[in-house]
Amino acid sequence: MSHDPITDSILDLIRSQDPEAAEIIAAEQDRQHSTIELIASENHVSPAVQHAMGSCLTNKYAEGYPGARYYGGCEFHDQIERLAQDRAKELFGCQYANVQPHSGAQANMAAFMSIMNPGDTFASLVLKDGGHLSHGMKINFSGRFYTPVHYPLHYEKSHPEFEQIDYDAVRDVCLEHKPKAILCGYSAYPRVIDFARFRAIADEIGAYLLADIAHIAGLCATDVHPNPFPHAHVVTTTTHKTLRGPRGGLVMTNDEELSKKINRSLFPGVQGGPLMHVVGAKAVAFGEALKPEFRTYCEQVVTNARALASALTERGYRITSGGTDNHLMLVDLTARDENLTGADAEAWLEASGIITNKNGIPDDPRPPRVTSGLRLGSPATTTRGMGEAEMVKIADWIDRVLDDGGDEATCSIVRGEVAALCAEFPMPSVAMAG
Ligand code: DSN
Repeated sequence: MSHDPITDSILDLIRSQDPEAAEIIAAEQDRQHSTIELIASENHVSPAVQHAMGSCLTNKYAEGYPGARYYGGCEFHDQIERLAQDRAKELFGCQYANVQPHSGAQANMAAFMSIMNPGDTFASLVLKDGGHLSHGMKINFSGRFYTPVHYPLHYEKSHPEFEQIDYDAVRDVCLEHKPKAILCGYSAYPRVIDFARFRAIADEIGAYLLADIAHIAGLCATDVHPNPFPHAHVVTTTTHKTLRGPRGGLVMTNDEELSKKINRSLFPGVQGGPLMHVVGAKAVAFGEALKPEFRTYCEQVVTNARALASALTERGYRITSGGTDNHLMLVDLTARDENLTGADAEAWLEASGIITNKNGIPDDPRPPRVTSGLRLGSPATTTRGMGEAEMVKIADWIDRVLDDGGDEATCSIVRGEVAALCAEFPMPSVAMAG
């Protein structure tokens, strides 16, 4: 049984027709319910968002855009897509929103195609310093069909902004390479992004500013982190991280001509039929994010991240850049024990019911499958109602497990304690939604 009667009854229905699939889904439900989710890019959606995704909207082809579809029968699909667009525009204070991207990478692909031609140069932060694979990795479309140049962080330990973006160097890289676009917004960067400063550099060289706010979208929508508008020409995001919606993407702009290019780039350029059940769930999630409670949630996300970072610092771990301004932190494990790796820590913590991901730290000498760091985030635990006191408990468990080198008995004891805490803070349910 899960935390939620509607989810349980849907699972019973699936079980009656396909017990094999139902058991796997039920096991995953139990896993989510009984473990602490610290992966910074994950969250727990509300039952309304979850079940909008399971609705009849999945049955329909709706290629095209509201009012201009390639299939009949789209009356209500037009309505739900317009609702999602209007709510996205209100959330971020912009003029145009395309809610159809299946993912953040596809949102980025559409954005790239709208502001650059194949082969054009763009500036970004490299993956190993906190960027994303769609920000110019050679094996990704962004590195195969475009020409990335990367700007650095401050790598000198003595610098007051150690491991933070070196804006003077961003300008130098841009003046030297004259990129057609500058990309800011990251997957593993714990500090505030100065969008105005990026825009000033973009204006100096006549480049577009593209902000990928996938991680911090919820914080931007609630002004807990500065909004990329009006500075960015194009903003892309996922909808399932701090924004707490269904898995998917979103592209926004204030420029009418760019909005037309974005629409064409996404469909028919990158995608075929939109996932209308996900578009419907985006509308529901954006509606939730417009409520005052969501701002309170985002404030608590940052408070919790800071509490976890402080508690880990007190236990001898180093938080890169000295702390966090948002929902995530990168923990340098080697400050606690030079032999500790991200891969070991991830596995030992998983055995203890604490779900994390290994992550390189800036200038990490270890390869990506090993790493010296862990990336931790507070969005999911905050959704469950956990606060600073729970963050201290979590830091204690992390330290116990890592200090004991993943000892099986310790992991098993911690796993029991974690499950007990999770039972006190259930995942979102219909009852909680009132
Ligand atoms: N894979 C996502 C993350 O975990 O940050 C980014 O797309």
